[in-house]
Amino acid sequence: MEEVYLYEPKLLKEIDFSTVENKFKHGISPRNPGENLILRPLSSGDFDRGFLQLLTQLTSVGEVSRAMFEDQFNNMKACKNTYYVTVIEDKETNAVIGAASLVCEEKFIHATGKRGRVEDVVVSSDYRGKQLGKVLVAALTFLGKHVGCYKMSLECSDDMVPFYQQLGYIREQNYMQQRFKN
Ligand code: 16G
Repeated sequence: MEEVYLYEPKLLKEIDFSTVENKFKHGISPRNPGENLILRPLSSGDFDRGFLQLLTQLTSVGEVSRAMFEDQFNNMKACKNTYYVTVIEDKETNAVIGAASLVCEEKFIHATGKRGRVEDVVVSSDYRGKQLGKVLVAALTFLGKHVGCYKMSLECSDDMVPFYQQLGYIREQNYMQQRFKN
């Protein structure tokens, strides 16, 4: 399959990140994630760049063949304006070392508005402490605003609350779930 992006890379380039740049140290920002690192949409070629192995650092991934990955990639791409899976690639090693998803949910409420959710944020253990989680979440939060979300939300463990608070998230209401599978 010819390598394609999940969404238009120019979307990330259009965003003005200047108001969030003061939240970062050492000149790092979504525009400049660090030496040899680039922030970009998930690509159909990322199966070979360790995208799924990276996700195992977040939770269970299970057995996902190349065909399954490509099918799911195509399913997501076919849902217009919905899945914005975004990665950080180390251009020196050609490995995907960070990832996070913005998922936009269309609504009838809020004048047929959309709600954005930040999901599956993960940074490879070798790259932690470099503000890359912050790069990913800031990028997706601004991307959500840019594509017209009326609000953004996410779920996280107690210890991650301060991390998300620094990027403007406020702890609110209850989170409830019911699991069918692990
Ligand atoms: C965290 C993630 C969520 C992910 C879940 C996986 C963020 C902000 N939150 O809650 O997106 O889907 O972990 O855990 O990244 P699970 O496999 O137990 O559902």
